[in-house]
Amino acid sequence: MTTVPADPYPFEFAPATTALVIIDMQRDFVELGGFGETLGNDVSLLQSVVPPLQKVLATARAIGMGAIVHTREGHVPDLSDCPPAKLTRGEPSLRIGDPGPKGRILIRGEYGHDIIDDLAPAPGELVIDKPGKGSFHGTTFGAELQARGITSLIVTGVTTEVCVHTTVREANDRGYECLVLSDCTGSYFPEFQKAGLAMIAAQGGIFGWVAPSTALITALAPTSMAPALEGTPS
Ligand code: TIU
Repeated sequence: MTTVPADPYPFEFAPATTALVIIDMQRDFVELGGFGETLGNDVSLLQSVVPPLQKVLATARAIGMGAIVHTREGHVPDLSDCPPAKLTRGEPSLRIGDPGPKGRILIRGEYGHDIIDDLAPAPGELVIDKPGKGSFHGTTFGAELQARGITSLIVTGVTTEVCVHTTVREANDRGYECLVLSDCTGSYFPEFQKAGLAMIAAQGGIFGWVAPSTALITALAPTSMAPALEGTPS
């Protein structure tokens, strides 16, 4: 077992039965001209997540973590998987499916819907397309985890209080142990980032554990592995 110092107490896991889950690091949320910006958000607030997440991804690849899973929120081109309650919600400058500078907003196959280049999935890594905020709803995520014998998740990505929280809550109810990496998750609202992380670890870890990525990397990658991680962004 590997042990990571975490809040509210150390997180123990076996890397072979653990998945690194990277939630919705898509151009539509992280870059200008996408869904996040159409909702009125400052997308630059999410960009600090990228460098530490690149290091975690490199570490997970180097040690052969049980699974590496990337998720993408989005919809089929005819929007048949987008309930009206989601489509018509709020007063965005562009709605889901409208043409934007990076293609149709949050539509599968469009440039904006895909994962940012800095965190592009490698061959063999799972990519889960999801119509909702949670990663289990309407997807094969649960079946894919089960098929690989995964029992623990290391959860990263955006946004903390929306898709990360929904996924962690769904996973917790299904019996997965979840460690959320504080600097590898991001929110458009600094106060939600703080509260979102606190909610996970409060009450004795009601949904899971929280730790910075350095704690995970130190636990996973002893100095003997340093050459494998050379060349990864600092
Ligand atoms: N708006 C917002 O904070 N998030 C989303 O719509 N989706 C995800 O969190 N991925």
